[in-house]
Amino acid sequence: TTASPPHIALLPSAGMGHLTPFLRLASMLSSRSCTVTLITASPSVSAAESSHISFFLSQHPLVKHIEFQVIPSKPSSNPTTDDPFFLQFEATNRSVHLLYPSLASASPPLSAIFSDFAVASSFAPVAADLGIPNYIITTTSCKFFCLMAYLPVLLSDPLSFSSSLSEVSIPGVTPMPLPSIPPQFKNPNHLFTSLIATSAQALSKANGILMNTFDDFEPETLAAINSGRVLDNLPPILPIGPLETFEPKKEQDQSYLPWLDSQPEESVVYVSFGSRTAMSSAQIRELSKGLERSGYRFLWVLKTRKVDKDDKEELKDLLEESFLDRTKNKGRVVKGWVSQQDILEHPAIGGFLNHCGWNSVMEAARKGIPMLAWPQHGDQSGNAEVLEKAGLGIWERKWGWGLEGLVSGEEIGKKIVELMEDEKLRGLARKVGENAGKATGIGGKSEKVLTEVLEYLEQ
Ligand code: BUP
Repeated sequence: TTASPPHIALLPSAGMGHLTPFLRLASMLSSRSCTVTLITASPSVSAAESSHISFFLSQHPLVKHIEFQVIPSKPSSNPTTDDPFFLQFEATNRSVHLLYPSLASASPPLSAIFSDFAVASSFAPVAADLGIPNYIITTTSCKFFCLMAYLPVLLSDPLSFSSSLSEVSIPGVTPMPLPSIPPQFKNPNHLFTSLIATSAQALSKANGILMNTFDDFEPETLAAINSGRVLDNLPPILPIGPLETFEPKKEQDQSYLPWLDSQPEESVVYVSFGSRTAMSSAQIRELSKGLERSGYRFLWVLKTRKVDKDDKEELKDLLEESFLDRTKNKGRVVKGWVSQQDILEHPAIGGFLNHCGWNSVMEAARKGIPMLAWPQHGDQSGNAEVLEKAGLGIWERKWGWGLEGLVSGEEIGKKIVELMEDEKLRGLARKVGENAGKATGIGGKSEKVLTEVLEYLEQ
């Protein structure tokens, strides 16, 4: 009998940063003739997640969908955080056992489940009981993944994050400066920390770790982790990025497009801090000053709340009318969801001021757009270090984490000029884009890794 393509179930966790790579991979698998089942937790935290899931399913009628209700967290059951995304990670972990019956009865039977790192610990026993191979997907850089994988070891030594040390050592990879470590890691009881440490302990049980990165982007780190130098019990690390996008063009209201179309090539700075950054109003004002001072054209996607459903302010409440007036020919400020992929593909875009969410970094890498990194939380400083080293961008370390202090408009303006005028960086970034294209093209390194996994899983 000839082998038939595998049936793969995908289990993302909360937030657009997690959902996006899963939807992209689901689309790629489906176009390679796999049977795909998308599993989603309900209710989702943000409106963007629910609308993207519905949209994805409408575009992929062959993809099966399992929706399961998460058992909600009790209010204030976690004194260390009120972050709704972290709470949803925890609630999802408490609820995945509810998936047993639907996974066991899947038809055709499941060949593998690709589940998010954030649910690794609770999902590993489910996969083992059902005898289904489990691949973990991590939605961050390989560099930050090394830190997460090694976190249990670091937490076992009270001196690991001591402020008397300037950096954190992880075997096999370059040390991480202490300021790049998420501050929550210094508190082992913090929900974010305990979730990651528990997930890390489940890594060795997985069949492989799929990553949205590519060999040329993080060669040393990938070599170190895959040769067992970071930890000796990890399954293969499988770089398959940058993941292809499936989102068809012009699906959203893109009122800024006619304006963007009329701007010269590579003249516009695109500014976005992702879906979960709540920037203070003082910092928003400084950023507006910085954009104006830089003299460059800009497209700024402005968000003020961690969860989109809470984001109700209008532009005129956030920015001075005189700023909007003075810059009306030079720039556009947009509220609400934009199609970032379309924007980064637009020839008018010449630079990207960004928080370094890993999906954004991989999207900029695909297009070879130079970045000005301004990490805000979580893995983003670790990611900033990676993109700087790869030649994709610059990073002003002294700006610190987003909420740490106010960065002045003057500094922001100067740095934007540096980003837009650095021809060497532009060349290096272009090269990154070429390498990304090679990795995912036929016979490219990432494409081969994915093909091998799917061949292995054929039934
Ligand atoms: Br905001 C926004 N349009 O308006 P990241 C984001 N995106 O297409 P995050 C849009 O969402 P974490 C918008 O292209 C990327 O694919 C963007 O993921 C897209 O950052 C994704 O870049 C956002 O990883 O997540 O959302 O802050 O905190 O998990 O890194």
